[in-house]
Amino acid sequence: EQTIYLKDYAPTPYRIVSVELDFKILEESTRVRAQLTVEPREGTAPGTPLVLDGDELKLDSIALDGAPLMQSAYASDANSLTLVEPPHKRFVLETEVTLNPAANTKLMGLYRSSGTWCTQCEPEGFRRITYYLDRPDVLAPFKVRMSAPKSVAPVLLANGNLVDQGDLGEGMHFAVWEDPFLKPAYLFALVAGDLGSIKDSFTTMSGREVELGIYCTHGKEAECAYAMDSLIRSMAWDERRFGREYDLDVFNIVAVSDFNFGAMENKGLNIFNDRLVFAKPETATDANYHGIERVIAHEYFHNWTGNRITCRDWFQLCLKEGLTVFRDQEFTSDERSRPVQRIHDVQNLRTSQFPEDGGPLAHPPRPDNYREINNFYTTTVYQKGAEIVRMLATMLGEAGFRKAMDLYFERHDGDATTIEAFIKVFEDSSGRNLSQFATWYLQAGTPQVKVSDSYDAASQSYTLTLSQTNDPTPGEPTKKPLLIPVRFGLIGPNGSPLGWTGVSGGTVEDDLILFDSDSATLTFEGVANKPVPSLFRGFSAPVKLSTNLSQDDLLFLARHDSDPFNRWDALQTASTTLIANAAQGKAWSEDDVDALRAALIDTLENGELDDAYKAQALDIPAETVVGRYIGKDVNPDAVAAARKGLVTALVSPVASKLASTYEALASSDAYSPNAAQAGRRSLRNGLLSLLTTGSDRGAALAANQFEVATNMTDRYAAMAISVRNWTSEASALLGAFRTRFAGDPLVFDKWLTASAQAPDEDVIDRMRATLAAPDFPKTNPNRLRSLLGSFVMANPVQFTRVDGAGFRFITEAVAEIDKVNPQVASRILTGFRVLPILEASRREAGMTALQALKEQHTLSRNVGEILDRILA
Ligand code: HT7
Ligand code: ZN
Repeated sequence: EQTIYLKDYAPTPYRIVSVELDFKILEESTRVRAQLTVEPREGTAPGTPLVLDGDELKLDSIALDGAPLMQSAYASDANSLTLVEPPHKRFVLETEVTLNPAANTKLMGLYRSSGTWCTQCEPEGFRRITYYLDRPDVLAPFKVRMSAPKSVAPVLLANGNLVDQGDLGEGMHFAVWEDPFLKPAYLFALVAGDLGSIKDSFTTMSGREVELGIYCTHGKEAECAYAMDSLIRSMAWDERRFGREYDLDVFNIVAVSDFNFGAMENKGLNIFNDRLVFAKPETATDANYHGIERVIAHEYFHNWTGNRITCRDWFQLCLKEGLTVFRDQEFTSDERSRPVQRIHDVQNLRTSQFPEDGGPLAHPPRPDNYREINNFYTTTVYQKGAEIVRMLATMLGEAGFRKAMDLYFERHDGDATTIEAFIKVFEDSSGRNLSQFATWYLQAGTPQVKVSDSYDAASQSYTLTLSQTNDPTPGEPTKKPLLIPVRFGLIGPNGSPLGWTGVSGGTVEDDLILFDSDSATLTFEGVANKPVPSLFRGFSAPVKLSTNLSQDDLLFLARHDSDPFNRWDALQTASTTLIANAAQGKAWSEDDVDALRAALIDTLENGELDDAYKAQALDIPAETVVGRYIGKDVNPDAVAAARKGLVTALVSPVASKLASTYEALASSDAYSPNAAQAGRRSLRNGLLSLLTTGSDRGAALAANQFEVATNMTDRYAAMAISVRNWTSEASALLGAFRTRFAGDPLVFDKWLTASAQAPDEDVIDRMRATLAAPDFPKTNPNRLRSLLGSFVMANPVQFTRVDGAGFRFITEAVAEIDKVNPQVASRILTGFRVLPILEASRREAGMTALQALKEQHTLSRNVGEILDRILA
């Protein structure tokens, strides 16, 4: 298999001056005519061949400057079209291919989803539509003509503005769309189908009117309202916060049912997985509403960070994705609660990115080689990429960050650029040298920061000793120290902040330590009392922190830290430590549990904290988080037992109190997805979870809640909590849920997700039966991910069974799915990255299943690459 290296990057010898596409869409096939105006770049030697990319294409005809080409002048196969000796001047190349979108199960290129023709071109899907220079540094204006039968495709959409449309007779009609902005082919999109829509408009800050449309299956229009509201708020926010205005006359979104990812930012025509568009209270949870708002914003923000400024090559993916995730996180923080959003984002980082970064699939946010680019749309590129931008924002401050972003937009608008250029903008704007900081982009692995402290009362001096280690990751045996921004505070015995008169031993800017070496000892003078340090406030860097703080210190922070993130984190660390110790045979003391319980109850009863925050504070870390914390020879059964034991010990003496708070939080208000109501529901469901895991009261409460719930958030929570704890009612609730919502595919996903998390031994047999049912939609990514993805990621006890049944179930499913949709198959397989931290017997069972997959099947490049990296 061929590996692509960043060091081999070179611009194409030819550039594409303009693109005209003509799609004739018919039920049986689609004919694509492409007219590419091409010219050699300066410096290209005469006679240099022009090599266009293709993927599963067959050339029907070819002409150059209007004349058919002789066979000796070109060579074509499924994967490329080569002009042996193109003219050494501007020329027009015309090609024609015929596609069968209905047979395209990979969902890349042009395909049909529930009858609608749609496209997905990022990263390399355009080459499945026509022969092209399919790479992000080839930018061109596109004009698209499409014709189709009016009966099946009354709606014809593409990028840019609609410039012509009309009737063609014989039931056919056409539309012509023109996109005035230069774009790479991965931002191309086309949609044709029989769709309903909702319309609205937005007036930009300079007074331009933009027409907004959301297109969907007929009958779903009302469920698009929240997405439209989110879009309008996103457009306004980008103007307010970043001064960025929308640039076309129309902005359309289309919801489709078969999609490999969440959504796609095609210029002026975003295409969405319908699970991230449709919402109504009876079938969507608060988390679904939150997800819709976030992804609508994310794709919209790409218009500036991704489309107007794009990537030079796919190694730079993080340039657009890390930055855009940072922007969507900031949007949600401004729209909802900043601390709650920060906790949410860090939980996500710790449960998905840290495991990736600490295992066989670790790679830098900007990798330097890949076999299959689709395997690099990872949590490291997205979430760690966002953390890196956040560290820049932390170091530069709000005004400094905005100034740098303004310069980025000014300097690079219209460019296909690099991470280096991005860093250079921040250097030029701030005057800082960021060469060491740039290592965050180039080095894999989560740094481990150890901090210890001491206080000398006589001299009133306080010492913090920091060290950083960065474990080897695949292909990177040695690591450089990183520049780590540590936001911190010192807290005095009465809970108020302590100041200092001077500091030596390192760089400290106000409340920020710039820690840039293997170790450092900072001495603070004039510290009146022995402090408890609050470190990495707001999670100021994506590191694993270990300190010499006692359980008492942590619980002190949980009560007194002025930083809400660290209050939450102190509780998390306190409970993680107790569970991890118990799972490894070191039981907790009664005092430990009493103190933790008291801190949790204080938080619950604190009148100043909001419900959403309290829900996060009361959330006892998941088994997977504790497993990661233990880090080696993990026995998930022991972790699960220890977690249940701790929750039981915490809850038992206060079960009545928790139950009455649960009752008191019930509300008869009409459902709204707003932050206040969602927070209240999450606290109430958090209490239900504690009561179900830790007492015998919860099961009945959950069963009752399932019956009386008036919205999906409460009904789903009741079912999922019952299933995760496998209460005596769980099976019946699953049955009732399935019957109640039969026929709704997005609700079926919820059923699949919950079913896959049952911890009982029979879960694998049940999942096999679900998958084998004749009506299970085996080609739909949402269905497959809901069942298999949640099993792999959230059911450690059954997935990692010593008898290997969990591993085999997944490898057998992956082998089948790979034949249909390699992207979905390889993503499910990434769950095996957990193997290195498991105890030996489980690890070996997992490796055996992977070996069998490799030996018994012909695998796609997608699956092959992931498999080889895990087996290495
Ligand atoms: N930029 C988009 C990535 C994407 C994608 C990647 C691979 C295969 C299918 C895909 N659909 C969308 C989404 C985003 O990050 O905004
Ligand atoms: Zn994105």
